[in-house]
This record gives sequence, structure tokens and C-alpha cells, in this order.
Amino acid sequence: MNLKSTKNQTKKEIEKAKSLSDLDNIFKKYLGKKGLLRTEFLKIKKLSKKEKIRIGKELNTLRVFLQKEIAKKAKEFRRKELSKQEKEEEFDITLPGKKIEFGHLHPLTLVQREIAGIFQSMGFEVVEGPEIETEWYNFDALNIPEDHPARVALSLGKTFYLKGGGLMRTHTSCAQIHYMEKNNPPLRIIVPGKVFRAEATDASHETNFYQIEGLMVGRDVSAANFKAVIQKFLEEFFKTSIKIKLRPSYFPFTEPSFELDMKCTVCAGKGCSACKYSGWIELLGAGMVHPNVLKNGGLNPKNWQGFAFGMSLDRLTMMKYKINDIRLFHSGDLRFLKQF
Ligand code: FA5
Repeated sequence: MNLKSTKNQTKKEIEKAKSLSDLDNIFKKYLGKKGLLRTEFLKIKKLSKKEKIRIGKELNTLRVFLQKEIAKKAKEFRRKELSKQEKEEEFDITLPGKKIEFGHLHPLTLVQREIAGIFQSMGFEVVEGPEIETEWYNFDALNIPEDHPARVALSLGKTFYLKGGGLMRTHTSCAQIHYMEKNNPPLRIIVPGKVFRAEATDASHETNFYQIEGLMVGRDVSAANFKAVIQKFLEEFFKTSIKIKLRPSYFPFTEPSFELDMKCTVCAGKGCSACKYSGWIELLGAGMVHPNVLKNGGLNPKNWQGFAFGMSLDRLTMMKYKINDIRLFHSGDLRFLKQF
């Protein structure tokens, strides 16, 4: 082997190498276990001592030269690879970042808070009542005896009874009794909360909806006060004049009783799915608190009288935002929720 020409040959090969794997091949060819240099080293065993030293030295110089050149070229490749990677990963700090979406309040919560604010401005306190009730608070205390048709209809058809006793309240009226038991008149409260009814759902009926109960008790609180309060509330809430009608009705816990309908705001009274094509939507039940209910709450009906009402928060929200299906509230559909 001519060492000088081998050196030149390897130099050219290293220069021509295009990748780390090319370099690896060159390394194997000359410096590997079966490489040329190793074969040459083995050969010198047979030479004289003098020759051994001379050629051994030259082979060693070639070996060191090759190692250095290969390492130098490999470093070059790595540097290039690194700067290529850096370029690919480069990012522009002036680009706008990813937008983190914030959640927001559910339309029912928004409306509940707004309603609470309006009633608070009229001196009403906002209180809560339990969602799990006893038969006494949901029915008996509200003057709905066991054999009463209203009780039979509600309890048999519409009430979710709990295995361990008790039931899911079917209305917020039970909270009237809880509050009267603990507070002395004059009273002025609203009670927002969930109610539960086992009934078929449609565009205006849910099994789980929200009511807002109202109760005002004083020495001479009258039905005229109710009308004024509710008219004021609706004007404030809808920020426009609203057509309402009071229909005589029946609730065991009020006497006299009435229901309040408002002209459907979804269709402006023309008829739509939300108002069952009648042009009117039933918003609330109300009346003068029945003397038996005052008694069950611990008040003397000879000294105190007042009105109560129970309205559907869901239906008010539907009227406010022109929503034509109550089931959208619990649908979890972001296309709906993002609009609020
Ligand atoms: C009651 O629940 C009475 N407790 C209201 C009341 C309170 C009357 C105080 C007198 C004094 P009613 O069952 O009609 O009444 O329900 C009240 C309102 O809830 C209705 O006017 C209606 O707007 C709404 N509502 C009734 N059922 C559903 C339902 N399944 N889904 C949505 N809203 C409903």
C-alpha cells in the first residue's frame, strides 16, 4: 500500500462525502475491524524491526489523520443539520398567540341575576329553599290534602319520589313555609331554584326547570299590590311595554288565584311553537296567600295577608331572547350557548 496515495485518496473521499452515513462508510473502509489500515497493521508483523517502526509510524500518522478529517467533516454535517432544524423551528414572536376561550354564564343564570336585581330594587330579599322536600312542605303545608285532585294529579303523575323518603320539589312554593316559619312579617322575598316534574317534554315543558317564587306578606298587602309589582317587574325586565292578562285560576294555596299570560315576544302574538300557536304564553301562577298556608307557616291570618306568585325562569328567558324551544337550555349545544 502506498501511504501517500492512500492519504490523498481518503482526503478526496472525505471531501466528497455528502452525509454522515457516507462518512461512516469511509470510516469502516479504512479504520473498521476489517478496514484497510488494520490489514496493513497486521502485515507489518512479518517485517524487520526497523521497517516495523518506520511503516508503523506512517500507518499511525495516517490513522490519526483519517480520524481527525472524518471528525472534522462530521462536525460540519452536524452544524448544518442543527442550523437547518433551527430554521424550521423558528417562530415569529410578533404573530398573535392562540386565543384562550373563556366560559361565560348560562343564559338562565344571567336572567336569574337580572330578575333578582329588579326585585331587590323593590325591597325583596333573595332566599333559597331545599330541592329535596317532604310531603308536608311540598303539599300538606300548602293546603293540598292527600285526596285533593291537584295532589293526586301532581303526586301520581308528576312527582319524583325518592327511595329513602321525600321527593324532589315540584315547585318553589314550599319555600314560602320554610321562610314564614323562621321570619316575622312584613315579608318580601323571592326564591329562585330548580323544580322537578316527571312529565313529557316539548318546546315549552321540561322535566327540570327553574321557578322564581315570590311572597309578600304585610298588614294590608292586596292583589292590587301584586299587579303593580309584577307589571313594574315585567317593564324593567323586557325594557318595553308588555301586554299581560290575568286569568282567574285555582291553586289550593292561594285564594283568589290567577294566572298571568303575556303576549308571546317570540312571534309578537302571531303564534309559534313557544306559545303553542296561541299568541300568549303562560308565565306564572299567583294569588292571595290562603289563610291555611299562613297558619301552617306560623302566622295569624287575622293579622297578616299577602300575595304569592311562582313563575318559570326558563319561559321568561325564552321570551327575553326569543328562544323557541325550552330544551335548548340543557342541550349543551355550544352553538346555542355561545350566543349569550
Ligand atoms: C305552580 O308551580 C305554583 N306553585 C305557582 C304559584 C305560586 C301559584 C304561588 C300561586 C302562588 P304551575 O304548576 O302552574 O304553578 O307552574 C308555574 C309556572 O311554571 C307555569 O305558569 C309555567 O310558566 C311554568 N311551568 C309549569 N310546568 C312547566 C314545565 N314542565 N316546564 C317549564 N315551565 C313550566
